[in-house]
Amino acid sequence: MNQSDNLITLQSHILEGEAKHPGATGTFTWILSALALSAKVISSKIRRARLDDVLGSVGATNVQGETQQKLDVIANETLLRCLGKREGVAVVASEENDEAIVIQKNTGKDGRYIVLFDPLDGSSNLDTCGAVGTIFSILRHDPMAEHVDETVLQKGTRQVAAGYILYGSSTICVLTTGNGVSMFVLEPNVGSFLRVAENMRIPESGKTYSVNEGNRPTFEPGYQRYLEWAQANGYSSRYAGAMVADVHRVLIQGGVFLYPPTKKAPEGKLRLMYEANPMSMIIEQAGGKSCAGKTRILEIQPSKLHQRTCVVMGSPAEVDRVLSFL
Ligand code: P6P
Repeated sequence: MNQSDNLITLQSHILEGEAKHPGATGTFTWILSALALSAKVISSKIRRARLDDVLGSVGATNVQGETQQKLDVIANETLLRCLGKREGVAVVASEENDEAIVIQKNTGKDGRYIVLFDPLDGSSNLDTCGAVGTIFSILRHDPMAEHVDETVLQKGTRQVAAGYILYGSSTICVLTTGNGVSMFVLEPNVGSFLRVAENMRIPESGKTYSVNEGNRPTFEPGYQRYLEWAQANGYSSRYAGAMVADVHRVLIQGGVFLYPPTKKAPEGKLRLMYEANPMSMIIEQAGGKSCAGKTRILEIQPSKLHQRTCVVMGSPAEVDRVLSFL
């Protein structure tokens, strides 16, 4: 991992990036700053959740049919408040909202970006103090689009930035704007994300697979043959039940994360637009691979905002190994 020498905050890192684009207006910079602010607020609320009695569910389900945790709603509202009503953002879309939210119409030069996010990925881990995360994806907005779907439903290759915040033993932010992957750690006493790595590279291989083995009986035969091979060749199994935590482990240590099609989720469970695409951009920018079966995830043309996909992502050698069994 390429450790940074200087003391650089996420804010300074973003401004460094802006300086490399002479035509930059600062809009993109502002959006990344708004996401960083959201992350700090969400991190603070998560770490105080049991003290402030905001654990547990709200007794409702979201558009995904999943039980909404109180902190799902809090995280979603935090992101919407930090991002909304700002000239740079034309549209926001969240796992927690049925439809994309048009912040501005006829934005002209201003509302140039679309921000999609999963506000609290893996929130079912909250009650047991497990790892959870926020995932975000940024696309350019097409002001000529007649309907919001036209501008939102873009392939993952068109993302201008992607990243995640992992609320684990520390709060970290991993970000790419298309020129490599950087990592930042929140210094809670200062309230800043400090850069600890740049140009991160995923290990070429790693003898760890990450899958929900409880679903194994309904996996297609190829995935089952892969798991038999891995277990016969000394692989370890690690699974946190939160994509951000599982994929971050794969980014740092190598290995492969899989969510194959299952009987319950024949298309796969993970959401393409705000889980699989941003995580795939990070993994590919770090030298890894990310596929849905034999298809590169970033090349999938979305047809619905909340559409799901199966996932095999991680070290290139490990992804190729899984695909060789399919
Ligand atoms: P399962 C969390 O609900 C999530 O969307 C991802 O973060 C995670 O990888 C997956 O679902 C876990 O699903 O079926 O293994 O509980």
